[in-house]
Amino acid sequence: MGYENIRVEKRGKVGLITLDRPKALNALCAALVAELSTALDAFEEDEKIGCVVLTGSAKAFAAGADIKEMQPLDFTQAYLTDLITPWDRVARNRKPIIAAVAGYALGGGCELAMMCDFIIAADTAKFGQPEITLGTMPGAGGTQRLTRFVGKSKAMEMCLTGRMMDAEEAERCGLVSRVVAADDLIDEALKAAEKIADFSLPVVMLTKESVNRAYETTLAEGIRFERRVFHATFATHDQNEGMTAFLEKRSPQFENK
Ligand code: DAK
Repeated sequence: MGYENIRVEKRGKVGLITLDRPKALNALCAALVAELSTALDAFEEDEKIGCVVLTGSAKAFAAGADIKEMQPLDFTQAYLTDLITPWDRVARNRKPIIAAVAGYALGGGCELAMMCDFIIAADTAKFGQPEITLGTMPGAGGTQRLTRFVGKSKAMEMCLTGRMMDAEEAERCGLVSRVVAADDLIDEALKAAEKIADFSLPVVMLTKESVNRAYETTLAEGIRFERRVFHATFATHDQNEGMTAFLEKRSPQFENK
């Protein structure tokens, strides 16, 4: 399909989605979010794709939900149209998604990055939840995911004051997995994605599911879940192949089964 607000490419086993709405700093209008969902559906169905990278431009990953679209809405319209709910598509993706963030990741842009499995940040990245300055508040997980990433004090400060966090602070407090030079951002994200995509896809997906369980359950239940999923990997061809290859001192040939 032809996309107007994003660019979609395949790089070997990696799907690369670039938010591409420069005139509005990649503000997340409804059309962009719909295109993003369609692209993710296609990569999810594509057996050859093992990991997705989501990125924006050098200036902005995304400057938030589209304020021009939201400004005229009243409560009833926002509620009845279930404003922004389609964004959850990113969080529901079963294959891993890496957010490669340069420049602004604000409001819904920060929330979108946090819906991904991990964030690699350029040294130019700036994260923030400035909704309070617009007379509203985060609505796509900002108060919840940011708090889990960085703890109550920082999340509260960011949501209540709208203060932005630079890349170094974001790494220090665990919002991003690492910071790289802006020029290396895409290469580094693709390298990490290629590495993931070379592993056994079912085992990668089980691992993602297990890490995510840590956010949703008690430690004891999470550990029980992990143990069962770990046992389940022994039902795969790829577990046998991985361990056999190690003992035979060769590279494993995973077959995603
Ligand atoms: N929406 C629409 N247009 C935007 C935009 C946005 N979020 N951000 C920037 N733009 C547009 C600007 O209007 C400008 O367009 P023109 O005037 O040239 O036509 C163009 O992008 C360039 O922006 P600037 O001229 O402002 O560029 P600067 O470099 O001077 O400043 C900036 C960059 C990122 C600091 C600034 O643009 C800015 O503060 N942008 C707004 C950031 C922001 O407040 N983001 C939060 C938006 S609220 C919900 C779930 C989620 C949400 C809501 C509901 N539900 C489930 C119900 C999410 C809400 C948000 O994200």
